[in-house]
Amino acid sequence: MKTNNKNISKFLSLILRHNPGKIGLQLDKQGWADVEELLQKINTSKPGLTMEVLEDVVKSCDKQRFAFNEDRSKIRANQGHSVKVDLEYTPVEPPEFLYHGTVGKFREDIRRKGLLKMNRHHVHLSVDRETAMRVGSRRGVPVILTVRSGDMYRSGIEFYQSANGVWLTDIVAAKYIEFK
Ligand code: HQG
Repeated sequence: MKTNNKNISKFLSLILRHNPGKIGLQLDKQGWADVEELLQKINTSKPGLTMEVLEDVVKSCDKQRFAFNEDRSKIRANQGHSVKVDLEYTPVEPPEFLYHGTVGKFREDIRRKGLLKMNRHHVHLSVDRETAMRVGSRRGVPVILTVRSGDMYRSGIEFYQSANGVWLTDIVAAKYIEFK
């Protein structure tokens, strides 16, 4: 992603996931912001963001963090919120195994309490080890945990998939985690 787009993407993550009030914006219940209002409000503090640039950021974002609605009048973050929103996920059957990238210092806590959602709405799980590596690397030397998602699903635990392919669930009890 271009540097400028990366900066805009970071700012959009802040606004659309955590602090819409920072620019006086309100999200609706499903997390959508009005595009015209968003552009106008961002422009009062950071001039230069046009619809064209916004479309480019949404399209070029490596992790498809944002989505427009059909007529492009609304935009929202696909996952990762800390503000209360209902993204209307429908439960789906997960693959037999999913992966979670973390770091060594959290290992003992996770062993005791399981994987918790911390500040987000869900625990985030990856479909492959490579993706989990990237997630874990944000915090240091990555440690990859294997989650027995198939067993969880069969015992009635729900899973969801965000529009950008991240697997989500409420909590992963330690008994479903392989620490190796
Ligand atoms: C850890 C990024 C202690 C957990 C990424 C993680 C991802 C515990 C941290 C997405 C714990 C929470 C999500 C427990 C979990 N005790 N630590 N019981 N349970 N943890 O950022 O999964 O760039 O909320 O291992 O790429 O790291 O934002 O979750 O290290 O997809 O689009 O607590 O965020 O995507 O950290 O990352 P996070 P995450 P974006």
